[in-house]
Amino acid sequence: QSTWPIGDEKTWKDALAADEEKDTDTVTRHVVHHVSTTLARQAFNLDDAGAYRACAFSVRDELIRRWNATTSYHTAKAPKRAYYLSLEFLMGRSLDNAVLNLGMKDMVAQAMGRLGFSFEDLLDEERDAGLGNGGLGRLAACYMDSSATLNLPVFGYGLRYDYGIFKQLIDENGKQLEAPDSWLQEGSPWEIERPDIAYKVRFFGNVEWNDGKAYWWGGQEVIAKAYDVPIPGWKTKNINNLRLWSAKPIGGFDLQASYCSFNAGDYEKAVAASQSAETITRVLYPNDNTYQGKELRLKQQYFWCSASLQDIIRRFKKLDLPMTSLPDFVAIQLNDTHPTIAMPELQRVLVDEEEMEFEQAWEIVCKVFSYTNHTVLPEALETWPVPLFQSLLPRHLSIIYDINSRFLHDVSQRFPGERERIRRMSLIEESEPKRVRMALLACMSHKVNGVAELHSGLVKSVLFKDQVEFYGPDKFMNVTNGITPRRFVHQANPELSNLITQCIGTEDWLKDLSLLKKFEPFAQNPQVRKSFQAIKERNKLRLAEIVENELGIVLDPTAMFTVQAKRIHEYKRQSLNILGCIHRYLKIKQTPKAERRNICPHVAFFAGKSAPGYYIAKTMIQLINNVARVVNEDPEVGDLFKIVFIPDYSVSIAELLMASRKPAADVSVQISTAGTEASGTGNMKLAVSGALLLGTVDGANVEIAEEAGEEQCFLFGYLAEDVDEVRYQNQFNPSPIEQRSQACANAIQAVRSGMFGSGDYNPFLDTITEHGDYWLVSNDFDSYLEAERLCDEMFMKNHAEWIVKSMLTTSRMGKFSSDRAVAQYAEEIWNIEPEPVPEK
Ligand code: 4GP
Repeated sequence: QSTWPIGDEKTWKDALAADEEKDTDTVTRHVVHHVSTTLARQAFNLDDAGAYRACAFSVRDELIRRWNATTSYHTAKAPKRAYYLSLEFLMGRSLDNAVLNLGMKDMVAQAMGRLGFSFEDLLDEERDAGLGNGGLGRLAACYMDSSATLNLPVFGYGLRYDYGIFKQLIDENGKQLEAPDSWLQEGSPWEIERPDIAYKVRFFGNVEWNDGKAYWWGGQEVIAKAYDVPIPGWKTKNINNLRLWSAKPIGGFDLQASYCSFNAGDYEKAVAASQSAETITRVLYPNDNTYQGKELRLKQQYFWCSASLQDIIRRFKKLDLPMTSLPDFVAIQLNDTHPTIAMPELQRVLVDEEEMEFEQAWEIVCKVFSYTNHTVLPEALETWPVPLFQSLLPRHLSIIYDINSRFLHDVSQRFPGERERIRRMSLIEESEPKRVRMALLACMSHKVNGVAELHSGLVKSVLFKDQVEFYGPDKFMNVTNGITPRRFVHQANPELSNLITQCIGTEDWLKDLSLLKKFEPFAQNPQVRKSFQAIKERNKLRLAEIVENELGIVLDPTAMFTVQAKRIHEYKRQSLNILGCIHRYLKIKQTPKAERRNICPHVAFFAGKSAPGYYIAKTMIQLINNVARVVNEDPEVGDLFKIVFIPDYSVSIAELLMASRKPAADVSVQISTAGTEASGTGNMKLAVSGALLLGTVDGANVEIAEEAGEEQCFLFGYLAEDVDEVRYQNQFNPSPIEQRSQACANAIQAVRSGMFGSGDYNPFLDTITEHGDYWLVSNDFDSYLEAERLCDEMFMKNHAEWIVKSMLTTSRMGKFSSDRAVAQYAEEIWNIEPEPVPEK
């Protein structure tokens, strides 16, 4: 007992045990306690917002208790851990997810009911944590959920932006406006401030050499302060940690210099400097699939990587082992190239601070890191101008030069005389100014993966062809993305979740999604088919009600609902969808009244944000909204066709459209130009709730079709291997657009005629008609219309078969769990094992 750290052991243990008992009574008491203490409010002035917060705080207490247990267990056991470095974590809301994972939902809902609140209403009080742009950020959030569920010792590191992804508003002309997302305005109950965990990070300054040793000094120093977000797993005691860094000036204000002569001028300067430190984590860059070459972005990257590495090394040093053992205890995953600066940073620490030999240090660095590529679009590949690097991170630039000269020496030994190859492979691009190629640096890590089979193939054969030839193929692999079935089925679509559980007799499929295949035989059971269909119909009805209430558009809930919800981007081709809508509209108007009953009623849902500076994407949003207005108001069209643009797409709205609480899509629209969408994960969310795929042979669509069976899907369009040739034709020997697709030409002509208002759509339309149609909209148009026609025909004429296909799709999506993906990372890349906190 002498080891008990402080006070009386029995007193401690009794108190801790009492804290563990949870039933509706204790939860009710905890909530009331938070109402009267944390919130300093009382029953008579408590509204939904307050009740949500008190409820969230009481759930957080439980998270923290288990999180403490996990942390101390892992600290004592010291297993190898994986660290997931991501500039984006698109967490969405936490309350529902937390109570479901903790197994406390009924208890908490009852407690809130007794106190006079509807738990379902309270859920809508929560603001989304929108610290990400799209697929890459949501993937990171799903991987955190799966790591905790699998009891894997995985730690996330990111930035705590004061402002997340902007709020999208649509003005009266149909244009996107951006408003700041001040998600922290009322504070977030899901984070724990950690003033005890803070590190200094340096920028700018000078490098001096002494006895062959580098000293980096001067410049600007800022503090990285930690905020921890506990991540619960499904039905496990383990709670993992997501640590987000916030930038603070040293000492509150940067006052060191002005302590002695404190006058108004110095004070103002100090305040200005403090603002400059805090600017670093002020806002998330709102770009998806594009690179932002701003100095502040590089500052964000280094700030986050430096703080995270200091934290990782501090933890490792507690083990009192030589630095050479680092790869046995630490695996660091680079989520895209954004954290690549962590590689030269670790090298700097090992060489300059730990005094290790350069070569030996670099070997360790390469073993510790691995890199996931998320896009082959050239505009997304990060290259930083050398002068910027030189001024912001002078020591890192010299390290990169050193690494590069050793590397190019090896390349020239392997491929003597191949100057062109050496030029291509150099970490420094010989442009004006020169630039550092971050992706090639990231490729020096020990594993590089793409995110779907097709994409990983392109990574090897196109993007990193030279690197594959140099390093050999073993380093390059595929890990197909996944989504968490807890959030995107169980939480999002509770009725479907219950039906599956009832049919297969266990809830275990939520932890092992491959068990969904046991649901497949029920597609032949008329009773279950009926229930499945009824769930979909109720979900569609609820969505229709929301659309009517919020947007004033009246929908026919029996119409086919198609959903394209994702960032607005030329490569994702909302263009094809909206021009297809125009084609449909023109066709309805040309069809004699008596024949219109043969037309399948349709509702086309669009949702998504455009980067604020992406002119063509913003034009597409405007066109969608204005076509919607004309179509929706045309009495001739009536219930045959409606177009809905849902503003401010977020994780919560994804849950609404796809899976969460009201998954309502019949058709999942995934129509990127083949070879451009690395994976897609919205396609998985929709498919698992039974939406049929209308898509190109691209990204994870390929694997979805493989798993579901092609008969369940409506695939169309040129294949990735043919795209280059068609593009070349379009560019250098174009046929008139009417020849590529008369229907496309007509739709474009309708827009140019002013049918959808006088917005300036020409710059967008010209990309198709005048500038070589890089994304093959016209080339794929007719085959898209044909796929839609088949889709309509089946929905309308053979709905029973449609339901079977929908059920088969759901049952065959077992592969797309993020649990499978994370288990694969753990085994094949990180080499870590599950570490469940033992039952007492
Ligand atoms: C996205 C890809 O565009 C998407 O296909 C993929 O599913 C997702 O990453 C997760 O892997 N890439 C980005 C980006 O968001 O900024 O490169």
